[in-house]
Amino acid sequence: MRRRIIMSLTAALVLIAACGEESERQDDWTAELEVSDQELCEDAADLVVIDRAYVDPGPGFVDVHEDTDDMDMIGYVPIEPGETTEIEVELQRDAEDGELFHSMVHMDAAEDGVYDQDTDHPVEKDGEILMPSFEVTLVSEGEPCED
Ligand SMILES: [Cu+2]
Repeated sequence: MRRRIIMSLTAALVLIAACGEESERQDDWTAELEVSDQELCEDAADLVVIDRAYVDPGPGFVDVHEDTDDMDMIGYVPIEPGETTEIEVELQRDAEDGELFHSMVHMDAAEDGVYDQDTDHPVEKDGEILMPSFEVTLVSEGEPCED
């Protein structure tokens, strides 16, 4: 009986240690992310713009997720440490009219500019994933699409 308690205690301690390491690493990172609802031209509906990102220590990624249960990531770009503005993210498909997306800043743990979902975790703020959302509206060719 006593041995069993000791074993589960050990397991708990290992778990606490692992989580502590994780959150400590997270705590070292800060990020800010600003994004606005936006109008996209129908013939360029796979390109969204993130207004501003800040990551420290970086480098990192800005990515875009679908508003589904799986929250699939459908596009990302690497960002340098510090502030980046007007970040264009090419999506893997066209956005739909009225579609909602979620953006995040991820760590580039390997500093290789390639997103690795096992190691490149989203950066948190106040214990939650920093994840501003935005909506896109598609506009057909005409005034806003002239250029
Ligand atoms: Cu993400």
